[in-house]
Amino acid sequence: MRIEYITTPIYYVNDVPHIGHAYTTVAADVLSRYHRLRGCDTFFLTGTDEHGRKVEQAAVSAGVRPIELADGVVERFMQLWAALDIRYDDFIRTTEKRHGIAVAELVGRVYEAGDIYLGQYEDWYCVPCETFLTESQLVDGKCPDCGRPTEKLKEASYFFNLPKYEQPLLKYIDEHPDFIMPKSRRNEVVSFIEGGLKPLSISRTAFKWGIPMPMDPAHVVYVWMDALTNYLTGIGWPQDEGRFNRYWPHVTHLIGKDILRFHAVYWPAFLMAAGMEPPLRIFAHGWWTNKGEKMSKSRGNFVDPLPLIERYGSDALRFFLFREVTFGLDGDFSETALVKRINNELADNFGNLLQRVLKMIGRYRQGRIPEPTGNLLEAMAICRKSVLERVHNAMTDLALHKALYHTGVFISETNGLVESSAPWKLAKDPAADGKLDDVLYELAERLRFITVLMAPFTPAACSRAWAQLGIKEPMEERDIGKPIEHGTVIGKPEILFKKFD
Ligand code: ME8
Repeated sequence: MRIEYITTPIYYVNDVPHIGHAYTTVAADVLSRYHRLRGCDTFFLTGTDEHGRKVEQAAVSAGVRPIELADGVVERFMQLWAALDIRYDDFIRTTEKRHGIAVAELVGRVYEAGDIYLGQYEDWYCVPCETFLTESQLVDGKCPDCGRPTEKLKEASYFFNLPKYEQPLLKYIDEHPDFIMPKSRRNEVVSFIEGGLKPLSISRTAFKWGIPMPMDPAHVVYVWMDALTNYLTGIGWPQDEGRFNRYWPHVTHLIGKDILRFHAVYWPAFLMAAGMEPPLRIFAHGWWTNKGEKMSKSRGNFVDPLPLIERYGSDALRFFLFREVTFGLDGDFSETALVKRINNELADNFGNLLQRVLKMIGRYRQGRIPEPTGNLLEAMAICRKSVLERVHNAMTDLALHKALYHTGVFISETNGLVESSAPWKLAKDPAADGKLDDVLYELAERLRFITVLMAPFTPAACSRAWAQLGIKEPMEERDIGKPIEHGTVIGKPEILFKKFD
């Protein structure tokens, strides 16, 4: 059985969820649902990244303990995932005990292997804010937060010997053409590595909110080594070897382009150092802007998904995110574009087709799916196979937009079939009885198939469509290629997608 392990980044808890977070998580949900439908052993992990100085400071300002702050934000993420119909298998929080165990184990192994050593971390420091800053973070040499002068300071820190992995990483990338996707991002990573890697500081003593370094608890593990390890913790490492070996390294890490370097360079290097296999695939998608502007805290222009879900429904938003923009490229969010997609594609093309066909089966065949001729079944199997191939290739390439495009073309063709076969004319001609059976069967079967193809993107509407088609067997338990049975009694046709002004 094919194994598919799908992850999202774990999101920081010093920010509330917005459309960007929803984007990656819905993508992971769409992929997981698709793989489950085709019978793969699928595991979908998401979660939150809760350690670090920023969370510690935000908690101090709010007068709460860091864990209380995290609990509140986690609640908001979980609410959003429920509203978006996200079906994850596990939600990992880096503050959980199981994660502390995993991080200590990974750090310990890399230390044993000799790739972690104690050194001096030197950078700009803002004394009032007690914060280390990199050169690029400074504004005119001053602290970007309080505007006061900074000074060069040294801190003891453990380092990971990243330069040692330059050649192994380049070799791995070269030998695994699908490791970094889309392909256009690969060169970016290769030139970064070829530019030379520096030792990576992986511990801090300036704050306490983190996982202690196992060999020196005066240090806490610094963000990325802590955060990335979640992908191991989530599948039971190091305690549940069976579960871990089942899913690792068959993983697809879905991320935004902002964190590609961490995933495609640091992460495989950490794993190599620990004697483990690098992940199979990393897919970095593009950036959503709001009316052409970058979304940021200072601009306060984050698109909040919740009101959109309330107004248009979660299916509509899910569909829009992958229909509007090529998955992998940047996109601009606009409500007008969303409404257009709902009206034209979900309501008119898909929803309306279902209604029309069900009504005709009701009227001309008393609500029972008629029996087709053998030739029709054969022809339909061939047609289904070619559509499925196109959709499947798109899904395995993570071209989610293409999967929707091909499905949309098939829906339009099916609308064309309604017009060209004109069942309302056939119904008036007693000699065309067999022909009408065939046409209505074909339309019903096409709709069954369309419903399955759309289900990963618009799951709520598709489960209603499934019920309206009268199919009793749950979609998840049924082979994608198994045609609808004649004699099936259809349900009551109801509007699938509401239109908006
Ligand atoms: O980076 N457009 O967490 P984070 C598209 N904790 N996607 C966006 C986006 C936008 N405008 N804004 C955010 C972290 N994202 C780390 C990750 S993983 C081991 C640790 C999405 O809360 C996108 O997936 O800043 C991006 O990679 C992620 O949110 C960053 O989330």
